[in-house]
Amino acid sequence: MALENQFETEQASHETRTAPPPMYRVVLLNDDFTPMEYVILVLQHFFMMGREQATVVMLKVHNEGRGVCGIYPKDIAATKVAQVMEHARAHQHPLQCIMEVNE
Ligand code: TYC
Repeated sequence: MALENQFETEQASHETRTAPPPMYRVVLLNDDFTPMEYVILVLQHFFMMGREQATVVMLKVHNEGRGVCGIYPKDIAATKVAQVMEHARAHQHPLQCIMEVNE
């Protein structure tokens, strides 16, 4: 259907468009114990960042309390959070990673 006909047809048939599914921010939280070098390696490994970008994000978390690692569809974000939390747990670091809706 041509784009210019869509609205008129939806009105006539009482259809409503479905909004695109929300995206989710994956956020790292600061703590006093997880080593800076470990956080940099996590950001490089799980979020495909280069060393320089990973360092910028780590320092933002360290200085501001939190920082966004990436924005993904819900299932991808949930997998990233689970991977980071499990890796930190296995290495006995208290690092916390959360997801939150991006609107
Ligand atoms: N604040 C930690 C330190 O001084 C470093 C750190 C950065 C910890 C980011 C967690 O998500 C984090 N060693």
